Amino acid sequence: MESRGGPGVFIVVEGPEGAGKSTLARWLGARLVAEGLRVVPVREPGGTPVAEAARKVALKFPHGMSPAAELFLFLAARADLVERVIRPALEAGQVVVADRFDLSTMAYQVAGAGLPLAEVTQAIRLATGGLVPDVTLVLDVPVELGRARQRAARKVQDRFERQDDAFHHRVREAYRRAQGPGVVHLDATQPKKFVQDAAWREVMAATALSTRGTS
Ligand code: Z5A
Repeated sequence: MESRGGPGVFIVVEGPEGAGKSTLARWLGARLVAEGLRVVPVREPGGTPVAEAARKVALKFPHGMSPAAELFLFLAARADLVERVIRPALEAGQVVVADRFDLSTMAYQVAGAGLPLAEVTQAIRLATGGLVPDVTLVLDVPVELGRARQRAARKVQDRFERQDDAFHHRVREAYRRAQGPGVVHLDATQPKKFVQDAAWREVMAATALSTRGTS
Protein backbone atom coordinates (compact mmCIF):
# COMPACT_ATOMS: atom_id res chain seq x y z
CA MET A 1 0.00 0.00 0.00
CA GLU A 2 1.51 3.36 -1.00
CA SER A 3 1.40 6.16 1.54
CA ARG A 4 2.03 9.90 1.79
CA GLY A 5 3.87 10.91 4.90
CA GLY A 6 1.51 13.52 6.35
CA PRO A 7 1.18 17.26 5.76
CA GLY A 8 4.87 17.68 4.86
CA VAL A 9 6.48 17.38 1.42
CA PHE A 10 8.95 14.69 0.43
CA ILE A 11 11.38 15.58 -2.38
CA VAL A 12 13.96 13.07 -3.66
CA VAL A 13 16.94 13.68 -5.95
CA GLU A 14 18.17 10.62 -7.86
CA GLY A 15 20.56 9.65 -10.62
CA PRO A 16 23.85 7.93 -11.40
CA GLU A 17 27.25 8.92 -10.05
CA GLY A 18 28.40 12.44 -10.72
CA ALA A 19 24.96 13.52 -11.94
CA GLY A 20 24.95 16.42 -9.49
CA LYS A 21 22.48 15.03 -6.91
CA SER A 22 24.20 16.40 -3.81
CA THR A 23 24.75 19.78 -5.47
CA LEU A 24 21.07 20.04 -6.43
CA ALA A 25 19.78 18.69 -3.09
CA ARG A 26 21.84 21.30 -1.22
CA TRP A 27 20.62 24.07 -3.49
CA LEU A 28 16.97 23.02 -3.16
CA GLY A 29 17.30 22.87 0.62
CA ALA A 30 18.78 26.35 0.79
CA ARG A 31 16.17 27.77 -1.58
CA LEU A 32 13.32 26.26 0.42
CA VAL A 33 14.77 27.62 3.68
CA ALA A 34 15.04 31.05 2.03
CA GLU A 35 11.32 30.74 1.25
CA GLY A 36 10.65 30.32 4.96
CA LEU A 37 10.06 26.56 4.97
CA ARG A 38 11.39 24.10 7.54
CA VAL A 39 13.67 21.73 5.67
CA VAL A 40 15.16 18.40 6.73
CA PRO A 41 18.00 17.31 4.41
CA VAL A 42 18.88 13.60 4.34
CA ARG A 43 21.17 11.45 2.24
CA GLU A 44 20.92 7.72 1.65
CA PRO A 45 22.31 5.56 3.03
CA GLY A 46 22.76 7.45 6.29
CA GLY A 47 21.13 9.85 8.71
CA THR A 48 20.74 7.73 11.86
CA PRO A 49 23.33 5.77 13.85
CA VAL A 50 22.08 2.47 12.39
CA ALA A 51 21.99 3.89 8.86
CA GLU A 52 25.49 5.38 9.16
CA ALA A 53 26.81 2.02 10.36
CA ALA A 54 25.11 0.25 7.43
CA ARG A 55 26.55 2.88 5.05
CA LYS A 56 30.07 2.18 6.22
CA VAL A 57 29.69 -1.55 5.53
CA ALA A 58 27.75 -1.16 2.26
CA LEU A 59 30.20 1.33 0.73
CA LYS A 60 33.55 0.68 2.34
CA PHE A 61 33.69 -3.02 3.29
CA PRO A 62 36.95 -4.29 1.80
CA HIS A 63 35.69 -7.85 1.09
CA GLY A 64 33.14 -9.24 -1.35
CA MET A 65 29.47 -9.29 -0.43
CA SER A 66 26.44 -11.04 -1.94
CA PRO A 67 23.95 -8.74 -3.73
CA ALA A 68 21.23 -9.79 -1.27
CA ALA A 69 23.42 -8.92 1.73
CA GLU A 70 24.08 -5.53 0.14
CA LEU A 71 20.35 -5.00 -0.47
CA PHE A 72 19.50 -5.61 3.17
CA LEU A 73 22.17 -3.18 4.34
CA PHE A 74 20.62 -0.42 2.22
CA LEU A 75 17.13 -1.37 3.37
CA ALA A 76 18.12 -1.52 7.04
CA ALA A 77 19.47 2.01 6.64
CA ARG A 78 16.29 3.16 4.87
CA ALA A 79 13.90 1.58 7.36
CA ASP A 80 15.59 3.34 10.26
CA LEU A 81 15.81 6.68 8.45
CA VAL A 82 12.14 6.57 7.41
CA GLU A 83 10.88 5.69 10.87
CA ARG A 84 13.12 7.98 12.92
CA VAL A 85 13.61 10.99 10.65
CA ILE A 86 11.53 11.17 7.47
CA ARG A 87 8.06 10.24 8.75
CA PRO A 88 8.28 12.40 11.89
CA ALA A 89 9.40 15.36 9.76
CA LEU A 90 6.57 14.88 7.26
CA GLU A 91 4.06 14.48 10.08
CA ALA A 92 5.33 17.77 11.52
CA GLY A 93 4.70 19.50 8.16
CA GLN A 94 8.37 19.87 7.21
CA VAL A 95 9.97 19.50 3.78
CA VAL A 96 12.31 16.52 3.49
CA VAL A 97 14.94 16.74 0.72
CA ALA A 98 16.59 13.34 0.20
CA ASP A 99 19.76 12.64 -1.78
CA ARG A 100 18.74 9.16 -3.08
CA PHE A 101 15.81 6.91 -2.02
CA ASP A 102 14.11 3.81 -3.42
CA LEU A 103 14.93 4.35 -7.11
CA SER A 104 18.59 3.88 -6.18
CA THR A 105 17.80 0.35 -5.03
CA MET A 106 15.97 -0.36 -8.29
CA ALA A 107 18.87 1.00 -10.33
CA TYR A 108 21.83 -0.52 -8.43
CA GLN A 109 20.53 -3.72 -6.84
CA VAL A 110 17.95 -4.72 -9.50
CA ALA A 111 19.29 -3.37 -12.82
CA GLY A 112 22.94 -3.29 -11.77
CA ALA A 113 23.35 -6.38 -9.60
CA GLY A 114 20.49 -8.45 -11.07
CA LEU A 115 18.26 -9.03 -8.03
CA PRO A 116 14.62 -9.86 -8.89
CA LEU A 117 12.33 -6.85 -9.28
CA ALA A 118 9.21 -8.22 -7.60
CA GLU A 119 10.94 -9.38 -4.44
CA VAL A 120 12.99 -6.20 -4.13
CA THR A 121 9.83 -4.10 -4.59
CA GLN A 122 8.21 -6.00 -1.70
CA ALA A 123 11.29 -5.62 0.47
CA ILE A 124 11.44 -1.87 -0.18
CA ARG A 125 7.78 -1.61 0.79
CA LEU A 126 8.50 -3.39 4.04
CA ALA A 127 11.40 -1.04 4.76
CA THR A 128 9.52 2.18 3.99
CA GLY A 129 5.98 1.23 5.01
CA GLY A 130 5.04 2.12 1.44
CA LEU A 131 6.17 5.75 1.74
CA VAL A 132 6.18 7.42 -1.70
CA PRO A 133 7.95 10.74 -2.44
CA ASP A 134 5.83 13.65 -3.67
CA VAL A 135 8.41 14.29 -6.37
CA THR A 136 11.51 12.39 -7.51
CA LEU A 137 13.90 14.42 -9.67
CA VAL A 138 15.95 11.98 -11.76
CA LEU A 139 19.15 13.57 -13.08
CA ASP A 140 20.53 12.05 -16.27
CA VAL A 141 24.16 12.18 -17.39
CA PRO A 142 26.16 9.81 -19.58
CA VAL A 143 28.35 7.46 -17.52
CA GLU A 144 31.59 9.02 -18.76
CA LEU A 145 30.54 12.57 -17.94
CA GLY A 146 29.51 11.54 -14.42
CA ARG A 147 32.86 9.84 -13.91
CA ALA A 148 34.76 12.84 -15.25
CA ARG A 149 32.94 15.11 -12.78
CA GLN A 150 33.81 12.80 -9.89
CA ARG A 151 37.44 12.68 -10.98
CA ALA A 152 37.54 16.46 -11.23
CA ALA A 153 36.02 16.67 -7.72
CA ARG A 154 38.67 14.14 -6.54
CA LYS A 155 36.01 11.95 -4.96
CA VAL A 156 37.36 8.77 -3.31
CA GLN A 157 35.77 5.79 -5.07
CA ASP A 158 33.41 3.50 -3.13
CA ARG A 159 32.64 -0.18 -3.91
CA PHE A 160 30.00 0.81 -6.47
CA GLU A 161 32.10 3.33 -8.29
CA ARG A 162 34.66 0.59 -8.89
CA GLN A 163 32.09 -1.56 -10.74
CA ASP A 164 32.65 -2.10 -14.49
CA ASP A 165 31.19 0.04 -17.28
CA ALA A 166 28.40 -2.46 -18.08
CA PHE A 167 27.10 -2.18 -14.52
CA HIS A 168 27.04 1.62 -14.72
CA HIS A 169 25.30 1.59 -18.11
CA ARG A 170 22.57 -0.68 -16.68
CA VAL A 171 22.18 1.72 -13.75
CA ARG A 172 21.87 4.73 -16.05
CA GLU A 173 19.33 2.97 -18.30
CA ALA A 174 17.24 1.95 -15.29
CA TYR A 175 17.08 5.59 -14.21
CA ARG A 176 16.16 6.69 -17.73
CA ARG A 177 13.29 4.19 -17.82
CA ALA A 178 11.99 5.05 -14.35
CA GLN A 179 8.40 6.26 -14.23
CA GLY A 180 5.60 6.55 -11.72
CA PRO A 181 3.84 9.11 -9.59
CA GLY A 182 5.96 12.22 -9.18
CA VAL A 183 8.93 10.95 -11.21
CA VAL A 184 10.46 13.72 -13.34
CA HIS A 185 13.53 13.47 -15.60
CA LEU A 186 16.03 16.33 -15.92
CA ASP A 187 18.93 16.74 -18.34
CA ALA A 188 21.87 17.06 -15.92
CA THR A 189 24.44 17.65 -18.67
CA GLN A 190 23.22 21.27 -18.60
CA PRO A 191 24.87 23.95 -16.44
CA LYS A 192 23.99 23.94 -12.73
CA LYS A 193 21.77 27.02 -12.96
CA PHE A 194 19.73 25.45 -15.75
CA VAL A 195 19.26 22.22 -13.75
CA GLN A 196 18.33 24.17 -10.61
CA ASP A 197 15.73 26.31 -12.40
CA ALA A 198 14.20 23.24 -14.07
CA ALA A 199 14.13 21.35 -10.76
CA TRP A 200 12.48 24.29 -8.99
CA ARG A 201 9.73 24.47 -11.62
CA GLU A 202 9.08 20.74 -11.27
CA VAL A 203 8.98 20.90 -7.48
CA MET A 204 6.50 23.77 -7.61
CA ALA A 205 4.35 21.96 -10.16
CA ALA A 206 4.32 18.64 -8.31
CA THR A 207 3.80 19.82 -4.74
CA ALA A 208 1.57 22.17 -2.79
CA LEU A 209 4.56 24.30 -1.76
CA SER A 210 3.60 27.23 -4.00
CA THR A 211 0.42 27.65 -1.94
CA ARG A 212 2.44 27.69 1.30
CA GLY A 213 4.17 30.97 0.68
CA THR A 214 6.71 30.15 -2.03
CA SER A 215 6.55 31.57 -5.51
N1 Z5A B 1 23.35 2.85 -3.31
C1 Z5A B 1 22.82 1.64 -3.70
O1 Z5A B 1 23.50 0.86 -4.36
N2 Z5A B 1 21.55 1.33 -3.35
C2 Z5A B 1 20.76 2.15 -2.63
O2 Z5A B 1 19.60 1.81 -2.33
C3 Z5A B 1 21.32 3.41 -2.22
C4 Z5A B 1 22.60 3.73 -2.59
C5 Z5A B 1 20.50 4.37 -1.43
C6 Z5A B 1 26.13 6.16 -2.33
O3 Z5A B 1 27.18 6.91 -2.74
C7 Z5A B 1 26.27 4.83 -3.04
O4 Z5A B 1 25.30 3.91 -2.57
C8 Z5A B 1 26.02 4.97 -4.52
C9 Z5A B 1 24.89 4.02 -4.87
C10 Z5A B 1 24.75 3.19 -3.65
N3 Z5A B 1 27.22 4.54 -5.09
N4 Z5A B 1 27.64 4.82 -6.14
N5 Z5A B 1 28.28 4.93 -7.01
P1 Z5A B 1 27.54 8.38 -2.24
O5 Z5A B 1 26.49 8.88 -1.34
O6 Z5A B 1 28.93 8.36 -1.73
O7 Z5A B 1 27.68 9.18 -3.54
P2 Z5A B 1 26.73 9.36 -4.75
O8 Z5A B 1 25.31 9.36 -4.29
O9 Z5A B 1 27.08 8.34 -5.77
O10 Z5A B 1 27.05 10.81 -5.21
P3 Z5A B 1 28.13 11.21 -6.28
O11 Z5A B 1 28.11 10.33 -7.44
O12 Z5A B 1 29.41 11.40 -5.57
O13 Z5A B 1 27.75 12.52 -6.86
P4 Z5A B 1 26.45 13.41 -7.06
O14 Z5A B 1 25.88 13.71 -5.72
O15 Z5A B 1 25.52 12.95 -8.10
O16 Z5A B 1 27.18 14.70 -7.67
P5 Z5A B 1 27.72 16.02 -6.89
O17 Z5A B 1 28.60 15.61 -5.75
O18 Z5A B 1 26.61 16.94 -6.62
O19 Z5A B 1 28.57 16.64 -8.08
C11 Z5A B 1 29.77 16.03 -8.53
C12 Z5A B 1 30.66 17.14 -9.16
O20 Z5A B 1 30.00 17.65 -10.32
C13 Z5A B 1 30.87 18.35 -8.25
O21 Z5A B 1 32.16 18.81 -8.44
C14 Z5A B 1 29.85 19.36 -8.73
O22 Z5A B 1 30.24 20.68 -8.49
C15 Z5A B 1 29.79 19.05 -10.21
N6 Z5A B 1 28.48 19.33 -10.82
C16 Z5A B 1 27.26 19.11 -10.29
N7 Z5A B 1 26.28 19.49 -11.15
C17 Z5A B 1 26.92 19.94 -12.25
C18 Z5A B 1 26.46 20.47 -13.50
N8 Z5A B 1 25.15 20.59 -13.79
N9 Z5A B 1 27.37 20.81 -14.40
C19 Z5A B 1 28.71 20.68 -14.14
N10 Z5A B 1 29.20 20.20 -12.99
C20 Z5A B 1 28.31 19.84 -12.06
